[in-house]
Amino acid sequence: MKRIVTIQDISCIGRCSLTVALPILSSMGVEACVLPTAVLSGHTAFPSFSFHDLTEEIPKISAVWEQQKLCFDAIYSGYLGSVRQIRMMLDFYTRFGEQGVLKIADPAMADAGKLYQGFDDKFAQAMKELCGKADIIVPNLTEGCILSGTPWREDTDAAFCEEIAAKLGTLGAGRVVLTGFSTGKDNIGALAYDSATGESFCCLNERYPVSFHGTGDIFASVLSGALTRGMAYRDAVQLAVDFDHDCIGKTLEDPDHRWYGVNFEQALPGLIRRMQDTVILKSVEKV
Ligand code: PXL
Repeated sequence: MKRIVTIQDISCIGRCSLTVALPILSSMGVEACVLPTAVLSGHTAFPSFSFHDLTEEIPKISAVWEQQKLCFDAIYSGYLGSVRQIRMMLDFYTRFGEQGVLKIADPAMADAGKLYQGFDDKFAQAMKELCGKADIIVPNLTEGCILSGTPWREDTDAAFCEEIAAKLGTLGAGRVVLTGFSTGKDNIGALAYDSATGESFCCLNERYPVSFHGTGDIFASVLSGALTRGMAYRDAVQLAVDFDHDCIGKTLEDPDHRWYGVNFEQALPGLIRRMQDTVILKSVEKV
């Protein structure tokens, strides 16, 4: 079984970071190991929250894993709490990111035109460095603008996104998957840009006229799980787009839905079916 390590916070309530990454990765048939960066009462969009920093645990846990010669098929990082934690991620890449280990970085630090509470330009600069060392980065449009030094605009179009993706390609990651991409007001999805060839493709689905917290974390988790299982890149990006769409759909069907995240739990059976279909297809191909 493939094994992934995911490095992000535990927001005790909020359906984001580890509380979505773990169930999604497990449902996708990947062993999920965690390196928690902090424990918060809830994500930072709650009106108030507690924050217990776990920075000191990161080198301790990594040292034991290294001593035990543990290795991972993929390293997937999400929300990191400080520049120091970003430096620790870079160190983690050196220790565990040898050839063949897929390094996926979600620069979870901003949305809707601004940095999340607690982050500043110094943090964004350090995140740029991490994004340069990853194989795949998964920024949303706001993060893409910040990381590429492009002023943010609300009225983005496909050409603007292509421009951002190409700029992000110069940071160093081989593949840029820019989320929140659309070619019109009725669709939304992701633009996947290949830094080596300059080629790109997009994966889209129907757009709901709403936006929910945690969909970026869900996207990155599905993409990480699918690629770790060996799914073709384009299929993996489409699966992540479709799963976010299904999660929002399930949320809107629920008249009592919560404000702070999506009903991803109700979309998980569909994700498991799609993974099984892919595995079945693969074994048919082998025959
Ligand atoms: O969804 C990204 C995220 C993860 N973790 C924490 C957050 C956020 C976004 O606000 O606050 C703690």
